[in-house]
Amino acid sequence: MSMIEKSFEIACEIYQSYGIDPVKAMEKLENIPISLHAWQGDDVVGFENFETAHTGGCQVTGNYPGRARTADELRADLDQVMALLPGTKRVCLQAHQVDKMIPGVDRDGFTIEHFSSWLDWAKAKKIAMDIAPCYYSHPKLDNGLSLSHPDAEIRKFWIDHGRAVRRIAARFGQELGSASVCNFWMPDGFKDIPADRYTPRKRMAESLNTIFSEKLDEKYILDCVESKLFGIGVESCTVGSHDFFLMYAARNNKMICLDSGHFHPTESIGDKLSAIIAQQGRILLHVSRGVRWDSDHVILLNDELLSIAREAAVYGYLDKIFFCLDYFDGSINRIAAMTIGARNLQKALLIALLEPTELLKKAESEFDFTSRMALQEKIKTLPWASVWSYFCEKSGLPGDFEMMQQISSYESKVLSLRK
Ligand code: RNT
Ligand code: ZN
Repeated sequence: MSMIEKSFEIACEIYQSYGIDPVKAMEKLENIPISLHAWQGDDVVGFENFETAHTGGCQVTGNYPGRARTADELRADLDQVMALLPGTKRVCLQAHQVDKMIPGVDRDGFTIEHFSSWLDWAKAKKIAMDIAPCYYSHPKLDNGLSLSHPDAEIRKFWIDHGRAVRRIAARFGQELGSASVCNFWMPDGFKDIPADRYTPRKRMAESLNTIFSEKLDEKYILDCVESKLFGIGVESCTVGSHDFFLMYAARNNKMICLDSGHFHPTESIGDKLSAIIAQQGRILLHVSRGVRWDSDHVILLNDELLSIAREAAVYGYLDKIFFCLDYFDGSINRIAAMTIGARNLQKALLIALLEPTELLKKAESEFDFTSRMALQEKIKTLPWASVWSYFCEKSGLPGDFEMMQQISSYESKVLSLRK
């Protein structure tokens, strides 16, 4: 019996004394799909052409060697990431991560042809794909505005982009047998105090209505809208704020995307999940980590992540929560960034699935808040790590630090050769 197995056995006994079965928790974890954000691999540069990359709306810092420069390189990197991850994986693209550009066709004319190798790859890997339209890093993001721009021609370009990507998503969903999450995030906003906050918001809502007027089957596509508080260069007003999008989602029966880096630095999204699910549908989580003014650091196993995972997992509505990673760090090995973050989310979910929730709820129902606190504190030291190590071993995978050997070897054989 290996050390990991021995320690798992002891952990099982301990958890059973709290009425929890770690085997069941692992089975649940195995089946929670995590959508891997392909954009960590190419620093959100995309594969259209280099001139449009980072012309506004989204920024990445760091120049660690090995950025994927083509869709082929990115797929190879994702293969490596997926080979190190237990559980169910899917992949999410930004719409500028095209396989090939077709001369004379811009984002407003993208079709499934632009993504055919992605589709073939996903079929071969038996994974599902999500995709988000890309409203940044393009000259038509004019003065920081896309769907809310005063010029109808510019709005039309971006409306057509949204329509095009929805059709691609629906194709992904249809061909891969799992509805594709199509998430709309627009960087539109103002660096300084606007004279008119109302009209851009009105235009944004109308543009979205036009995009969504084409009915596509929910079996194939799940529309989603993502809010944000502020970004670099958009400090004073974001058109698609949380109030704007929560209201839009509720009225139009769309899914809301909560990005954990898109709120006030002291505001946690953990509390928002039940507030929304108690009244409406589903939630897409962009699992990220805000640090001061950046919303997209690699996720760590910190209190915020634990509370998000806990709130997503303990009420029995896990099937209503969609998990997508969303961060990008160009200053460290990108394969490691993706894998460490994904594993952290899985660990947080495992901890939640191992929680003796019934005991906590019992204390609460008796208004015994003292015992509730004592138990909450005890839970923090229960041996979840033994269950996690066993889960990795059973999946034929190395531990969290041991996996660095494979990552380093991929770095020297593949990534370091990308000049
Ligand atoms: C940006 C949003 C958005 C992006 C992607 C790359 O703040 O979170 O989801 O991260 O479009
Ligand atoms: Zn996001």
